[in-house]
Amino acid sequence: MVEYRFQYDARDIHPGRNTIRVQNIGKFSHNLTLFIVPDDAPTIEAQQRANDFGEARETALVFTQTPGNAGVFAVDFRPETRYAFLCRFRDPDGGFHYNKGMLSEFRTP
Ligand SMILES: [Cu+2]
Repeated sequence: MVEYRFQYDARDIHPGRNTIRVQNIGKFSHNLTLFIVPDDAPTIEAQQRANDFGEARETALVFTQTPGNAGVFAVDFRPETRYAFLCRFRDPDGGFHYNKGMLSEFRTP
C-alpha cells in the first residue's frame, strides 16, 4: 500500500485459499478491506462516485497499518468472481483514502 493505491498483480490471485500479506510502504497509515462485488453491480469506481457501496459485500480486512508495518490474512477466493480492495483510512483533512483513488477491482480466473 502506498499513497493512494494498492500495488499488486491480480494474476497472483487464484481461486481457492490465498494468503495475502499487506505491507504499508507509504508515508501515511493505510488499511485494506476486501469486498465481493456482485456480477451485476457497478464497478467499484462507479460505486465510489455514487458514494454508495451497498452492492459490495465486506469479506475480509486488514486493520490500519502504520508506515513500514504489514498485516496478513487468508481468504478462499471464488472462481470467476469480482472483488475489490478499499482503503478506509481517513486523513486529517477528513477524506477517506478510497475517495482519493485507493480502491481497486479485480476478477478471479
Ligand atoms: Cu490508505
